[in-house]
Amino acid sequence: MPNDAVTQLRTEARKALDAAPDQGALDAWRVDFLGRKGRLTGVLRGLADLSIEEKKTVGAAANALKLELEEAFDARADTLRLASLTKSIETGRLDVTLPERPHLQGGLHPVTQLSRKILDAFRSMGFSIIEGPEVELDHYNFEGLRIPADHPARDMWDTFWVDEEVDGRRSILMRTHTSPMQIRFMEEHKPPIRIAVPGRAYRFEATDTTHEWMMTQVEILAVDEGLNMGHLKGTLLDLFRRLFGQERQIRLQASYFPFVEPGAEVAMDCYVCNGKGCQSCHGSGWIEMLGAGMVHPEILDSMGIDSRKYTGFAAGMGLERLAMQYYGVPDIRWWYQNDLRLLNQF
Ligand code: FA5
Repeated sequence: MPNDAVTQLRTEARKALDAAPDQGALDAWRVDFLGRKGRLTGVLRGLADLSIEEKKTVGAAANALKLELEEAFDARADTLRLASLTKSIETGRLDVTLPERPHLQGGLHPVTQLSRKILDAFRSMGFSIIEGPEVELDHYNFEGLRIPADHPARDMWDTFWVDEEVDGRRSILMRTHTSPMQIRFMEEHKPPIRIAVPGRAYRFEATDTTHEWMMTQVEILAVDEGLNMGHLKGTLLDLFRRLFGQERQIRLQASYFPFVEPGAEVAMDCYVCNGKGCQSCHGSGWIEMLGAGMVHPEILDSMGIDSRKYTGFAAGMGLERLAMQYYGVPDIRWWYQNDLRLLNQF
């Protein structure tokens, strides 16, 4: 009897519904019994083959069953949702007595910390902080600094060239020092000038304990009436005393950079042995700190600054080497190995 089929279907559907353990099973049940190709729909489709009398009774019973199963489905879904909520509350309960997890905090890299100290010192001496591009033109990095293409002084700065030619010549590079900012700034500004320029510089060099292919430099430039080597020395002495102690001394030794005249290598007396000679200063009592000098008069004139009236001094220091002295780290390569055993100490 067709009505028996409806009854049979009801029994099976209710049994399967009560046994559905979770939402996945519930969804499968719905497709099986109530879906478009489901078993109850099959019964309803089969009505076409029945007599009118049977259509009435079976049709009514099937429709009633459809309503009943839909309601039962909703009720079962509610029951399962509640059970899963209760379970997650029980198993996911917070244990407020557990010790908290450690907070890992980032910090400023030691070279950045030192850079800020140095810039604070220059700021307090009246210098403005200026930044410039790391990808630079040959014109600013070399030519404008009196280092033309065939000048032997180019050997002092092994260069990373950017593979692009302008007018058939390689002319874009990674700046090898922060000195190009002297030219860029003097192009736009006239004396009095007092700037400090922090930034990265790049050299195509093999690395060792004191050489990296990337370094941070701070350049200073001052141009005004009556500036001389004494002002340069006083400025640098003040910086090193702030960083390494009031008893520090510095020494200027003649050196050559095409963009300064005279040029000097500046050394500081070793703060470990107070100049007596020790392992830190390789027995010499002095530590090389930076390059410096009086801005070459030809450069001032080429910038439209009258060199008979104005003079200037400039210096460029490498912060990674300075940081080795400042923090007592023996190998420059350690700074950028990102080893937390080192970095956590600062
Ligand atoms: C210069 O770069 C000049 N521009 C400095 C200067 C500025 C002279 C203004 C005169 C007037 P030098 O090549 O010596 O000079 O580099 C300056 C400093 O950068 C060095 O004293 C050193 O501390 C650092 N330095 C140079 N090469 C490296 C390197 N490969 N790795 C790490 N630090 C370096």
